[in-house]
Amino acid sequence: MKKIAAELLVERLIDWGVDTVFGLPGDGINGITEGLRRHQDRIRFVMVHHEEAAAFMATGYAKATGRIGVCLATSGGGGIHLLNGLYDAKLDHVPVLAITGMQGPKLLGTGYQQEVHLDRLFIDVAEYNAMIHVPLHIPTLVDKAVRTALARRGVAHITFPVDIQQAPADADPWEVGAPARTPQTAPTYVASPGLPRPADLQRAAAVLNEGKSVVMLVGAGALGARTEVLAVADLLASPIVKTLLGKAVVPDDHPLTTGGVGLLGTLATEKAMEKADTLLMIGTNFPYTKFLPEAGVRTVQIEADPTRAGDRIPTEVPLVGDAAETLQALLPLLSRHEDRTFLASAQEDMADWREKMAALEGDHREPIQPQFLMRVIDRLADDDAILTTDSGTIATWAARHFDIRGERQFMLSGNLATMAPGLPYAIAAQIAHPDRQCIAFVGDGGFAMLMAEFLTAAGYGLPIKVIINNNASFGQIFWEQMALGFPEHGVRWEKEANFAPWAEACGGLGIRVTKPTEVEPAIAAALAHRGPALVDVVVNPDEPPMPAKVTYEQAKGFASAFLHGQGRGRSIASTIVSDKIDQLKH
Ligand SMILES: Cc1cc2nc3c(=O)[nH]c(=O)nc-3n(C[C@H](O)[C@H](O)[C@H](O)COP(=O)(O)OP(=O)(O)OC[C@H]3O[C@@H](n4cnc5c(N)ncnc54)[C@H](O)[C@@H]3O)c2cc1C
Ligand SMILES: Cc1ncc(C[n+]2csc(CCOP(=O)(O)OP(=O)(O)O)c2C)c(N)n1
Ligand SMILES: [Mg+2]
Repeated sequence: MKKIAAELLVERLIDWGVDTVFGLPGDGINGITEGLRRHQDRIRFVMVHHEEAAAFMATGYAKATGRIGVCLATSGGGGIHLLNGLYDAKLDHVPVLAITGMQGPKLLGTGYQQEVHLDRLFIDVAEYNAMIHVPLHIPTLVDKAVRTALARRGVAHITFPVDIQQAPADADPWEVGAPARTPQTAPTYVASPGLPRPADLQRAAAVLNEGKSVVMLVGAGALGARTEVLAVADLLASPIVKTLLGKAVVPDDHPLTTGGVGLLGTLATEKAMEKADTLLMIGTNFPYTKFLPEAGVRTVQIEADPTRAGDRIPTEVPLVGDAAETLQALLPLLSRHEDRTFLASAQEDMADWREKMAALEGDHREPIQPQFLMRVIDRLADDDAILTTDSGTIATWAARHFDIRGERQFMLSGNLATMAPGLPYAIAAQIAHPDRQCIAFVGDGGFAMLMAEFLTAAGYGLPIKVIINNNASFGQIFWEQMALGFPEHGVRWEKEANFAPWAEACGGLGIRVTKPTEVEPAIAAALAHRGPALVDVVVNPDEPPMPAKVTYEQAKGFASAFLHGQGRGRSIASTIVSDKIDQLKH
């Protein structure tokens, strides 16, 4: 068969080391699908049930591997469906290439069916955005797209008119008028140098050496710098605070960390931040600035992207560079802090906090406490498990009751904070890491949005595990309404769905759990199952995801919501009282 233009695209992706494309076929991409078929020995097409999931999978693949994720959708609706997943990649700074179909050149501009100019639609989301016009420049456009996605940690988009996909690969219809030919590029990428200037490193070291109480705030950009982060923290006697996306930077039970920060962070972190005189930020663009120290605290920030260095707090020494390389260069310039009292006090606060959290994980409470469920998963999961979760109260339970240890990874949509990627992320992670446990801990709301993807997992025999924290509500929003003083509206289903039969219908294992004693056996059975498994756990919907410090406004909001007609007063009050009693007993 004569080579078609779409093969040039597929071959170039292979040259870049791309081995997986997530997508859903359509008449706008039949040529590309044929290109993938012809090269299926070297590149896998993972067929999904919704293009949004394909984009989340590409993002999850990039998060799980550090490599570029690729998704494919047809013209019109298919491409439009990608958008939410692509924004997830953009906002969480991971490289993704989206490939879409487009109407053929002879019909463009005529209002033919599915004429949606995806290159225009994607202007805001994509760092690189191009339409293919002739076969000749396909390798060059792929090179530029991949390089841009990697360099800018974001989205690149190529839209490919359907007729050109099927054209002969060597078709060269027009002479170039300009004194130029298509640049012959190579599929290579080299990251910009990772080391800041020596003078900046000296200035940073001086600030850090002078600090009496230094706090380190580490984020997603420090995920590859665990050894260096721990070494610096030890030298500076500095508590390590982790953003949610940076949860896996250091293990949760390490004596040098006070865990998370923000609404679902720890009290130990809040206290350390209040007392800090110096802040060392590493690979983070943490958005909740109210949880950062007041102006006046001396700040050093290590950030790979110069546009984000100094974005969140007045920064005395911005260091533009790679987290691991920069910390390695800083280490010899730092002197050991002999006074360890600041760290010791943070460690006491953290021990206290861990006890408080453990007290909420009791197996004696009925209905099932979400914290108990999360801890059982934590206890039974492997030391290199990958946990994915969604926006919702589940994020709080995961942040506080699932520990990073060993090589565990953790993923959620951090900055877009969108519902639904938990399941597609787990599928992508499982494809990237066939031998690791990939567990999606999701809400009933987020799961229902893209639950068809469980069928995808079953179709490919992927042994992902889905654990549903089923509170029959959009729980997070319910608690937000309460804190604002508004009685709940539009957040609760009359009756919780039973998702276990869906798993069985897909050909997976499905278990429904309503009693605390059933939790552990069910999770163990799911983890031991060789194929995809789902455990649908009916949990206490009245358990609030409390911030470490409840503000006066939040407490007033709760009272006001009840005054204005909020129901469930008894069960909510009894849940909160039981929490307090458990914490006092502990
Ligand atoms: C329901 C919900 C609740 C949430 N609550 C919280 C909360 O309480 N606390 C919390 O922390 N988060 C919370 N989040 C997530 C939050 O919205 C942000 O997404 C998160 O805090 C950002 O983490 P980050 O700064 O580590 O990541 P990013 O915002 O992705 O920043 C990472 C930075 O590192 C840089 N970088 C990348 N690679 C490198 C490298 N090699 N070297 C140096 N720099 C590098 C990037 O350029 C980027 O600026 C919540 C999310 C949800 C969905
Ligand atoms: C796509 C999208 N729609 C709506 C929201 C607003 N939102 C955030 S959390 C949440 C509730 C999620 O419900 P569920 O998945 O059941 O988790 P729960 O909070 O109940 O644990 C909603 C509606 C969002 N973040 N993303
Ligand atoms: Mg829910």
